[in-house]
Amino acid sequence: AELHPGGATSPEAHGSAPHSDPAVEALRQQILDRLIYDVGGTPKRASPRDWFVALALAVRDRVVDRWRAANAETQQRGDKSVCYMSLEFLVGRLLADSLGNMGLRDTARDALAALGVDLGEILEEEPDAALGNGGLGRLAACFMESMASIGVPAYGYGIRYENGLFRQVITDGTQHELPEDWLQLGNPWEFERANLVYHVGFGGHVVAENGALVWRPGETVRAIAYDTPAVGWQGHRVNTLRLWSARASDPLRLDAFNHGDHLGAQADRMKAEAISRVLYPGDETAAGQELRLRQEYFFASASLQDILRRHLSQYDGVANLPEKVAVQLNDTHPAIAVSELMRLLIDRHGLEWDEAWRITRGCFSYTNHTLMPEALESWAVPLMERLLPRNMQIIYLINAAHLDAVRQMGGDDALLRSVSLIDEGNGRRVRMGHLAFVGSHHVNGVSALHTGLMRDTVFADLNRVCPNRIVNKTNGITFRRWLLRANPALTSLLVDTLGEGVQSDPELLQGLVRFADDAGFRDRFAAQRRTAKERLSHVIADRLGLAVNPAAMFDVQVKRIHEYKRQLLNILQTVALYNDMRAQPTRDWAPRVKIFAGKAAASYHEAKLIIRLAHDVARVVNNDPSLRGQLKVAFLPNYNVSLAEVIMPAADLSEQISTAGLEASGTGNMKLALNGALTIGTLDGANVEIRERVGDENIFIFGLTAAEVASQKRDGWDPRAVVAASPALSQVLDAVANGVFSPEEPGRYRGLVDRLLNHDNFLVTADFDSYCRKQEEVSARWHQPDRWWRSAVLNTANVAWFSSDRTIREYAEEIWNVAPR
Ligand code: GPQ
Repeated sequence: AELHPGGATSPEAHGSAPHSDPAVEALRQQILDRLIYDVGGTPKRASPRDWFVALALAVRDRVVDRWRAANAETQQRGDKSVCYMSLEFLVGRLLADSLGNMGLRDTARDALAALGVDLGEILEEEPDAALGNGGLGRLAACFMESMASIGVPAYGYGIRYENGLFRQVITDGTQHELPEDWLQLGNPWEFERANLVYHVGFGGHVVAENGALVWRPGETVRAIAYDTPAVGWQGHRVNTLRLWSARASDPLRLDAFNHGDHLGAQADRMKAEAISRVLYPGDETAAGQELRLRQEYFFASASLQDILRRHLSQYDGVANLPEKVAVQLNDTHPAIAVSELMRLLIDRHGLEWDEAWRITRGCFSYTNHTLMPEALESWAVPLMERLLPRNMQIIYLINAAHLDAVRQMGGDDALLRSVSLIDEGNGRRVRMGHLAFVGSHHVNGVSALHTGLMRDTVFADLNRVCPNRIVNKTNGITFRRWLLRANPALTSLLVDTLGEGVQSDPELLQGLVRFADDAGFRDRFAAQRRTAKERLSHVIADRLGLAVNPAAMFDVQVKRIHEYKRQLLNILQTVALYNDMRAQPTRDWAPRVKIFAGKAAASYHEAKLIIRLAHDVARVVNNDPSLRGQLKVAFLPNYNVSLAEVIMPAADLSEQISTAGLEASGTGNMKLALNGALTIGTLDGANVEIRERVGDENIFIFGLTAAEVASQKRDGWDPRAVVAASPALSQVLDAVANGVFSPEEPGRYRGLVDRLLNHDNFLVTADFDSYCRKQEEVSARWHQPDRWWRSAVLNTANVAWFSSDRTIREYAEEIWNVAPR
């Protein structure tokens, strides 16, 4: 066995004998060395956390070797690389991922066992890196994993938030947000690059000096890099996630400190460091806060400075930058990078405007993740002028050139107003989506439907003046995390049936199609899923004290709580089902467990009220003995990546019921279908493409289409009339409005019901009857296990296309022009 220098720890000293397998023995020794020399522990007294750190460091050593090799190779060959700029990376835990991708899982299990430690327990010690809100951030994490797996050289650029997404605690049905302290005990995965520092300016003014404009910032913040390795499947390639931490340039005013003003002396430091303190908790709503703009500019500027520095360390100039780097803007959060790159190229590197613009447009591409008007970022011009005066000048110049071109094409005033980077309509505001659009060579949506709607609605005019810029890239998920790791039971069945190759090539899942009609196989499929359902049942019992029957249908809606995602529709249907079950107690009901999880933005009152209603309904339903346990409602608190890994494999029914046209893609829909859940959903986002692949008989589609939603909204409609025409819905809304579920405060949901009756912006009432009918079909199918499991198998068999490897290959070929290796 290979020993660490100075690490000749004798086995006797730890009461464990050397392992006979040399690979296991080598890792066992390495873990011990890490425990002793890095953690500073002893095997006798080590806590599970100590063992976690020791193992993570031992694995990290091996990752680092691949990392260095990959970087050296890319540099030496001069390969083009991708810079994925994102304010969110929702990576979750890394240990299981690294072990799995490095092929070390069994070795680590045995090495720890030889030390008397259980790997499963150790894995639970790792806190989630919750540096994201939801789908957008998780997509960035899946993309990082896929880029490494298929061999696309890449850097992920973002912010190292000290506090990631808040921890959700629910008391009496009310959500509370507690700070989440993932770095409290240190982070074994990251490398602080204390020598990689960039200065980012804010405020001040622009002055003319020797005929050139010079920005003299009023304040400067330092950006320090922290690197985390992103390991690809089978260690194929290791890329870098580079996250910036903000530090004050002058952390302490010693004069003030020495005069006794200990707090005031650190005020600048606090202000600077606030930039990387917390993840902005909004999800698909405009931020509207200065700190958010500071975060965006901070990470955009530091990342671009880093990109330029790396490039110039290898090449003579920046002229070939677009041949060597593709910069992907993950939504508009990094859109300020467009004017910032122009600024750096012109002011710092002395380029002429036209050349700088050629380079800028050659580098950038932009992904849009929502068409919801309140989420389309814009910044007030006065704020931009105060905080980023030079960037504001450059944005005006970009806009002038852009509008000139539109005028030249014969654009009228209406067109000019609509495509301008400045919204003159409500105050003067910079439209970040327009800036990203104009500064990019490609712009993409995240599902076929969403991309079509981009062309037809929000970006219709820009699409006219910049034709062919919009392309579609339907989202994907990494199967390594969402199938191989999250669902070992199903994975082993798949490997037994289809061979080891299925782990590397998801297209082989297609081979399951011929087993869908094989009763023996269906039984095995259902049995493996039963394992996952039992596991989730234990989690539900642990966290909620609620007993659920793992043989019941697990009906799951897990995602951010948002009106457009319509958890409310699901809850109202739950109440309707509850009413029906009580009215016909002897009918043969399909037993169901309704499972919800998700966080609401802290300031999103309606979403929080929906969480409360879910809890109130749960309390009544779960305690009604007349149901004989046929219906249970469970709201699992603090939904995060790790909880998702337990839920996805255990779901029978996947709720994807957004108002059509509003969910850009969804990715939970893909994770659930991959693990064999049947979808009940609207024709929205990627549901449309899931249906095309799994087939109409294996998915439950209901409700208005995006086009019907649009025309109904245009024509005006009366939710009261819809409710009046539906006895079931009338009864449900009466009960909710009159406090049947909140007897201690009967008026709690009066306002919520009134808003449905008067506006119903998300067409909950309009889709209610069609949803309930579809749910009856679902129940009927559950009563025919042969058909149910046939459909389930066909879901797993037919969703290989939703691998993020496929998505990344498409980006690489059609947008980035990089060759995977
Ligand atoms: N998405 Cl704009 C987020 O998670 N956060 C956001 O701020 C925005 C979008 C989601 C979107 O709602 C889902 O439909 C997508 O599947 C996901 O982005 C990834 O594209």
